[in-house]
Amino acid sequence: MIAKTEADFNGLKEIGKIVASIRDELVRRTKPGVTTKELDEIAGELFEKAGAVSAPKGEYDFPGYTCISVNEEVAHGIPGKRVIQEGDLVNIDVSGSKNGYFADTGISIVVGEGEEILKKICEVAKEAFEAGLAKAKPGAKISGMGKVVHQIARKHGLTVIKNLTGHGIGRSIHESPDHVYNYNETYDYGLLRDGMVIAFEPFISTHDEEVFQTDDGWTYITEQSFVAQYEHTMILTKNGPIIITE
Ligand code: M2C
Ligand code: CO
Ligand code: CO
Repeated sequence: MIAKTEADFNGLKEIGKIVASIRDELVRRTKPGVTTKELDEIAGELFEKAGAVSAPKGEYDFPGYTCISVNEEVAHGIPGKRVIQEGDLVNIDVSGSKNGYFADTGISIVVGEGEEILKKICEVAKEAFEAGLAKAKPGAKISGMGKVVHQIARKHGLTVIKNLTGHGIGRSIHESPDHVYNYNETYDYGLLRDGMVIAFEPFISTHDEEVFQTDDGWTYITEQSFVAQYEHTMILTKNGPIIITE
């Protein structure tokens, strides 16, 4: 969407704050011994308390309030009986709506003491996000954001997932622009616009550049890599982007 009115800005900020606080609470509760289902139930209660609706459940009938992906899982992990262990790479992706406005945020973390490479991809995902953010200016090419994401990944001897992208958001969870690539997609001629609302989500990978869907119809995995994501929803303005899921 293109946010124009004060009501747009306030509505987006309200749902942004809600999904950010749910994300932070799940991160706090992600400890060895907890199941992904238990974390998701906490999110369900928090959505209800806030008068908001989970976007995966509400829009796609996803079997969970949030997407929780562990180790070999990259995204759209279904919360279930899996028990979190010390050293796990966990991605928590929280998206929802309130009063017709949507926001989306996600983060990958390593539980306790984990392998250096896992900590590294999480840090690089954040660094790549920040580099892309610096390019998030009305009038600039959308592909400029992905170009710097890929550059940051390569600088660290890593790469990006090319078939998972950021997206427009606001009045629905996924809307125009359909893709904010994490590399320089030269055929993407789209421009960023004043008021445009996007979810920007670099996926940094150790090797593979492609994900596949598993037989559960949801979960994305790679052939043999670890992947970290870092996602925020932002409103682009002439005075700089407003991150609504901080
Ligand atoms: O837009 C995402 O960040 C998710 C969508 C949840 S709806 C099941 N919030 C995303 C991540 C990975 C792939 C596609 N979309
Ligand atoms: Co998301
Ligand atoms: Co998203």
